[in-house]
Amino acid sequence: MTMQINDTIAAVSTPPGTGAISIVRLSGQKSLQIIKKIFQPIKKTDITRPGFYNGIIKFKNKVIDQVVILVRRCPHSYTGEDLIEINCHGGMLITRDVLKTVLENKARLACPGEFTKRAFLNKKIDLTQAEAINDLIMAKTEKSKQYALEQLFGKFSGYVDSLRKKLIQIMAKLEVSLDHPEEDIDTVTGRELKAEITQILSQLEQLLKTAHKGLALHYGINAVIAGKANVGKSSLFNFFLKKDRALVSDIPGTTRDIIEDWLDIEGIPVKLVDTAGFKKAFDIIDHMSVQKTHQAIETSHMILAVFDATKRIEKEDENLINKLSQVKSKAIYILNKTDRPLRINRNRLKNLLKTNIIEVSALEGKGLEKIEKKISQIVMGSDQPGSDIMITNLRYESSMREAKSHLEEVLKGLKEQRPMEILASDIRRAILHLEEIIGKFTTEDLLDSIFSGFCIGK
Ligand SMILES: Nc1nc2c(ncn2[C@@H]2O[C@H](COP(=O)(O)OP(=O)(O)OP(=O)(O)O)[C@@H](O)[C@H]2O)c(=O)[nH]1
Ligand SMILES: [Mg+2]
Repeated sequence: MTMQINDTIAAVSTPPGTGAISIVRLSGQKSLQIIKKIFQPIKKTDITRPGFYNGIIKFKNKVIDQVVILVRRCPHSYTGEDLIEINCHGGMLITRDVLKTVLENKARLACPGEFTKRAFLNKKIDLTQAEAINDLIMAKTEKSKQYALEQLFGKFSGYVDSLRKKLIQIMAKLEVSLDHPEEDIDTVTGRELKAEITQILSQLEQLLKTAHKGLALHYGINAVIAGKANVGKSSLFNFFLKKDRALVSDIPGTTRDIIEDWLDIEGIPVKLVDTAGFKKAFDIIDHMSVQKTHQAIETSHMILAVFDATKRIEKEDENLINKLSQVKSKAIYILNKTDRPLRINRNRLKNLLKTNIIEVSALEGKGLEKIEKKISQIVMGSDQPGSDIMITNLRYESSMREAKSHLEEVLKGLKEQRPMEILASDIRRAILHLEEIIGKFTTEDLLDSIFSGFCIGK
């Protein structure tokens, strides 16, 4: 996908479907030229001045729609170019006709995220801010939305940029010494360098530690409910979702397919997954559904392992425990149906699990808040989410790890008295990786991979 920055682009910026209004957006050098050709203001006015204008869209003597247009002039617009938003009536056909008219007048259909890409290329925003715009649109919980907003206002990139600036200062000092390559790095410079790099490294490490919760907040986690048939998995699933999403019955083997839905647990987007219970397979479908359960467990971040308080521990319970010991996912153990007389040997279960078990009743909705607390605790640790600077994007995490490893090389180089140019080149690379995060250093592939994830019209 190649994007020409000097084209004039257009797209529908509102979601497809019927609504009160739709917005057709137009950005680029020819925006005004195009709008003058197809827009007739009600009153005679100069529509090249920024502002709102009432009028009609008309082309080849055919009236297309009655509209309001918003004119923003370069560089004072979202994209930094001449930008026009045509607010037309929100019918699918009307919107299509307005867009078609614009395209017939030499605008090109925008690629996904191309308006925001232009905002980035025209330096209206940096790369983390561009990504925050998408995060904001896609946010699944209040907390992830809040964090995206902070990132949009530059909190994260400001911090990364401050680290980058410190490294640039260090480079400047080194460059003075580099002008005299015949001299070895003296002990004072060496000691200073070590202290400064160590300090930046520790800041990077602190930041990298936040990736675990930041990524969970951004991408969400998937939590799989597993257990032997009839223990109440689907009842738990429905309770968390506050709706009768999955079938519940006293016949073991009620659930056969994987059922999933999103949930907000203390601000963490959680994809809750209900599965078929562990049971003896009587037919091929039983067999297939248990296979699916195994796959779900293997690809999960977290497992809610459910046991039935009214039954003895059976082979299927032990199979589940075995399975959990083979996967990396964190497990939360739940004893359900505690509203009924207990038949399970609690001590034996405790011995098998070697950890605490949360006692609940899905039927009465008792104890379930303890499960939510536990999920949040595992993801967030003891911290409150969203209060500090976090890494919420895999791209930032990987660039930051790269930066970190180059700085570690600098420390190693100092110890081994490597030549100054080698040290400088590692610092330079660390700087580049930080610049990659905020977009001061980018490649076309990187930009394409980021912006192609956006909606068309954004
Ligand atoms: N007394 C009591 N009954 C429960 C509780 N939770 C679920 N049940 C009952 O247990 C039976 C099985 O519940 P489901 O939620 O369908 O169990 P499941 O684990 O999804 O079963 P499968 O899909 O067959 O593996 C139903 O009759 C539920 O009403 C509980 O906390 N207490
Ligand atoms: Mg079920």
